Amino acid sequence: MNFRWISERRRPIIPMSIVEHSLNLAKSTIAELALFGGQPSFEEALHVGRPNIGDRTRLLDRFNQILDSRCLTNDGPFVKEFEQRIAELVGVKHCIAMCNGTVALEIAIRALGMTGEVIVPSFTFIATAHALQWQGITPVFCDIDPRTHTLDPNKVENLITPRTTGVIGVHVWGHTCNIDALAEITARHGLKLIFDAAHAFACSYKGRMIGSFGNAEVFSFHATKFFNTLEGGAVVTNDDELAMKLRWMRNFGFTGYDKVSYLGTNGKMNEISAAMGLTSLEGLDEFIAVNRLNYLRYREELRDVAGAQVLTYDETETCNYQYIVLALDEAVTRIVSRDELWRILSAENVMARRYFYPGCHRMEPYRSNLPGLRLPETDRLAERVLCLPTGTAVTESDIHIICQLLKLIIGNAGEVRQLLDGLGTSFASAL
Ligand code: T4K
Repeated sequence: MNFRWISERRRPIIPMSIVEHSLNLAKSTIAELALFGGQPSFEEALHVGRPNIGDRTRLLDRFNQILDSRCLTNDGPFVKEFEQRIAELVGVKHCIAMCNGTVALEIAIRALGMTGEVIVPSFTFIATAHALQWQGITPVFCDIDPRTHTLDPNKVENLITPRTTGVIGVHVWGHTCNIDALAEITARHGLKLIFDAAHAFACSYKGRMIGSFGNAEVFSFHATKFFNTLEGGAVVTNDDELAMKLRWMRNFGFTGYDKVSYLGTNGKMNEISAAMGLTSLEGLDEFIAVNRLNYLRYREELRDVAGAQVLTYDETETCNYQYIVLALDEAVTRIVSRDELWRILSAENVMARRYFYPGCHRMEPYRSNLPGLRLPETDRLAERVLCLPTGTAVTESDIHIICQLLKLIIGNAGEVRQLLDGLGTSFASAL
């Protein structure tokens, strides 16, 4: 396998030979941690969501074609090709490319005629809830199944009221929802069902690619996703009528040259984004291979760390391995909280992310609208997970150093606690 796309630019302060000499070079005492006065492990920040970039020559060639043709947007040839390629890959009849995942969700929700109340998880990116509230639909937050991190179908049914028009499941981390159960419940109650598949591009459920379930599924191709179009998204569906409506709504509701038949918006993807998408598609297998390798490295290195697990992917399915999710046990968080661990890593220039903290129900406007709403599984999970850097911008030695740090901190949690307490209230209030 050719790893030329792995970034050579950023180097850890500890040399690349760390893999062979890690025992001598990695931090071995708590006092060496940057938060307590040591040198940061990395001189440049190491991010979750550093974009994967495909073949630059191909990309620039496409950009030049766009500039030469002066066809920049409005359903141009690259967007058409991109939509066709995505539809083929996912195995659906229609792909309607959009300017981002949030607008794609908004348009899908409106095109399906959702109104009143729609049931969604709170353990998701805020865009899922906002896409409803933005158009006056009440998101009704449902708790998750802690094993899958996705909607708990048993709890969905209890939330259905006469005002409910639909359910939006979110395939968090590319872990698919219990699609069969949600399909059965929504069919029985005559509700629409869509999936926010922002994390699940190139994943499968029971051997079938994500994209063809429910009334429609929505992808995000944002820069931070493993497959990106700079900004972008898409709605995919097998429903011919819905697809046509989505196309019209994406383009101000125009159904003919001077004819507007619907309330619409501007949700179009531009040609530059489509060109990025086509180039990213050519790198897709490589991106997934790197993600998988990173995932296996993290798992292997953290295998024996008591109290912290790397969330596993079901290898019998197709996965994109896009997120490395570290789940901490209460045995650890009772001594050093997830947020404290996050701060310690940040000081090392390891910019781990607390996705999705806090749950949507604890953010505005929902927090004020829904005082006292309790979602115990969501709250518990949101307080103990941490996403770690991965993707083609992360090297084997980066992962090794991050894992060494985690082992050092978690393995010496008591000592870390004492030093944290020594930092006093200014540290605690900064969390
Ligand atoms: N549904 C779900 C379940 C989602 O996760 C998302 C988006 C959506 C819907 C909506 O789709 P879009 O409308 O976004 O297409 C990021 C992304 O902005 C967001 O797309 C994503 N989910 C969410 C999970 O993560 P932030 O606020 O964490 O992004 P940000 O800007 O902090 O970026 C993360 C890190 O990535 C940065 O610290 C540095 C690095 N980065 C980022 C960008 C944009 C780069 O290195 N280069 C870049 O160009 O939300």
